[in-house]
Amino acid sequence: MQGQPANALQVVRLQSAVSLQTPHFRTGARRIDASAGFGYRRRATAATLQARQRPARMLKLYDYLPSRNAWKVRQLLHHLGLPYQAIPVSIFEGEGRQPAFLRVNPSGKVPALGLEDGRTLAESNAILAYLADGSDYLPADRYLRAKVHQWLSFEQEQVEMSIGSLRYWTLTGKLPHRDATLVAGKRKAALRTLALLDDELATRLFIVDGRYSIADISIFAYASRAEDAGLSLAAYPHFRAWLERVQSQPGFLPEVHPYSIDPHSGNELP
Ligand SMILES: N[C@@H](CCC(=O)N[C@@H](CS)C(=O)NCC(=O)O)C(=O)O
Repeated sequence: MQGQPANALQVVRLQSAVSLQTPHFRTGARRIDASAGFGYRRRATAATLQARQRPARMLKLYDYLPSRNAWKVRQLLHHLGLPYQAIPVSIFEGEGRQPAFLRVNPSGKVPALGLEDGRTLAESNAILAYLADGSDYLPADRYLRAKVHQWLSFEQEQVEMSIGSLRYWTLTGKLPHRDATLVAGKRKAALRTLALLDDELATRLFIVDGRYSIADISIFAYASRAEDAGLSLAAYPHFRAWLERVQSQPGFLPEVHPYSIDPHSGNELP
């Protein structure tokens, strides 16, 4: 189930461990200290003051800790050893729908990435493909790259839309308020997705070409949390073995932040 519980203070510490600057962004009317996103304000310590003096030209990750889509990006940044500034966006309080953030990502969702040159990029899998370019996490071969994209699309359409939705509704207490037919359909799709992955992983170690890539990172994000949505993994031994292989990758990021760190997560999204 969910990983170690964390309170708001721990969130600050976790974010600070990877972020190198005090996060904030401007909206039309007011400057938001994004560290206030979960109702806390970070005091300026010597460390944060020192961090503020670091150069602004750094990757910015617009983040929401419980988001597994955002975890994908955190994971790859960690693998690549890329420093970045984490900017928490309090999505349940509507920060994602403010003009300043809509200029970063018109869909108002996290994750989004601010590049060193000021351009922005949204959609977790597009961000993975961008960051992984030229690295071991995205094959150079044209066909294998396309295979990675095949599985990234599969992840969005079949993993996130079934397991991801069910998990989100379950962990934030929204499941009983969802249409029963919709939930049953998602459950069926989730089980079909797990069975498909189990079949595929019966014959190779990783999703594409037997080598760990961003396809594994992307699918792992939500598929590995299927039990959070009450989906048993007992019938999928090859899938479970793959989960272990992913978890034993050097630099694997085991963090799973529960929604309970955000007092607003029981709200409906705006
Ligand atoms: N397809 C997008 C989905 C992003 C997404 O759904 N993000 C959620 C958090 S996991 C969000 O920011 N929701 C806020 C909203 O919908 O307003 C991706 O892969 O990045």
